[in-house]
Amino acid sequence: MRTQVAIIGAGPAGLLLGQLLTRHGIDNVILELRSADYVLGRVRAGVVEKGTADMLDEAGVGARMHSEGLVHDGVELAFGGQRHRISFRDLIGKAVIVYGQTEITRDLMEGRAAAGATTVYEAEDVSLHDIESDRPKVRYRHKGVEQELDCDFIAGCDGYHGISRRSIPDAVLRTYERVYPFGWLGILVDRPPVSEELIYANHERGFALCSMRSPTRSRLYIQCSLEDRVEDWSDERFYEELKRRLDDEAARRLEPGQSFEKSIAPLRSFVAEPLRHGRLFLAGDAAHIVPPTGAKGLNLAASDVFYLWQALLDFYKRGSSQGIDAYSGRALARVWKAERFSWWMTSMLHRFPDSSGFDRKIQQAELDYLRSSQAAQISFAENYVGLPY
Ligand code: RFL
Ligand code: PHB
Repeated sequence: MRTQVAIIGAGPAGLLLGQLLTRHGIDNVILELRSADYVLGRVRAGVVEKGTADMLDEAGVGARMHSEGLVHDGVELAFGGQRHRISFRDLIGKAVIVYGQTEITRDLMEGRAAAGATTVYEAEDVSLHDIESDRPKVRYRHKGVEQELDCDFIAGCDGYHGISRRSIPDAVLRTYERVYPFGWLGILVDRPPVSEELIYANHERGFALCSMRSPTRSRLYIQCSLEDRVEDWSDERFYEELKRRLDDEAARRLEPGQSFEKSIAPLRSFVAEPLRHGRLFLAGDAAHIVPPTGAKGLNLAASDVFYLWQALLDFYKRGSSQGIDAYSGRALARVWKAERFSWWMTSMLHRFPDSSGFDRKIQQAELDYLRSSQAAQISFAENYVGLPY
């Protein structure tokens, strides 16, 4: 088989890139390790930046997001027993859309099927070859048969555990990492959200987040220990703990229900550089991870795809390699700012097991500054809704 761009991974990064390329007449094939149902079963992000929403519109799959997604003009921060609202709309005239990654993935998969583009699900043992030449190849096994895909470029959109990043020689790749000493325990439950907007809570017992997927479905998180197992947390225990971390009004409004998804995610900051080696490009979680506190992971995957899509358009439509040469630098400049914001929000809102009295005082001062300074709130708002591309 031959294509112009071989895309590894059918997460949001791979599917969005595929859809944008297809709509501009650039042939592409996606190879995905898992089944479509498995990919759709993963519960992840919920907050969509304006730039990401624009990209989904550009890809022709934004309609359901606009009709079913919830436009949020601000967020609430809870600490010291009180809630403080930060209004993006008032501060910078912008908003975010709350719409689940699962739904985005479904919309992209349907768009791809309608466009007739090829996705190979359950592609096993994917390996990349000749990436330093201008005729790279991808080998894989499908239904027990060995296959080879010839292409011009490979887009490594296969997430943190994928093979693309590992195909770049050690001598070339630099990595930067911070692992946090806690995780997030999250549940999905069919109960109305506690509040109209997201509540991010800093409490001496640990961080908590009340998010949502719809007016009838809540997504709730609490900071937990890395030793905790999902089985340790009955719904009852989860709600009891969450209640203690919220202000009185939110705690009263919290309606316990039976969860239908419960999982623990570790928190990590990670960046691999450069994002290009020969004819291979990395995009999304394959290249970088942010802790979920800033709601940036999916949105960074979208901005990488924007730069990569533009670079490939430059190459195929204008015969220029400029975009390709600039891709890594352009994407990383935005990645590092989102890494900074996610690290900062994580540091400000969580309880660190080894924190000293000094560390906690600094954390309180940070929160108090944010509560009382419009300049600090504008900076928060501009980062949360997403820096420009
Ligand atoms: P994905 O979604 O991991 O997709 C990668 C795909 O590649 C496949 N794959 C392979 N395919 C072929 N061969 C191989 N060898 C392969 N190895 C892997 C995988 O099966 C998969 O289908 O990466 P992508 O596309 O870069 O997208 C990144 C986002 O999924 C991720 O950043 C976000 O979910 C992060 N995230 C959030 N991001 C936000 O922007 N806003 C949020 O509110 C937000 N909340 C979250 C989050 C992530 C969370 N978890 C569980 C990590 C909340 C949580 C709890
Ligand atoms: C979510 O709804 O899953 C969510 C929202 C905001 C975050 C992280 C996750 O910062």
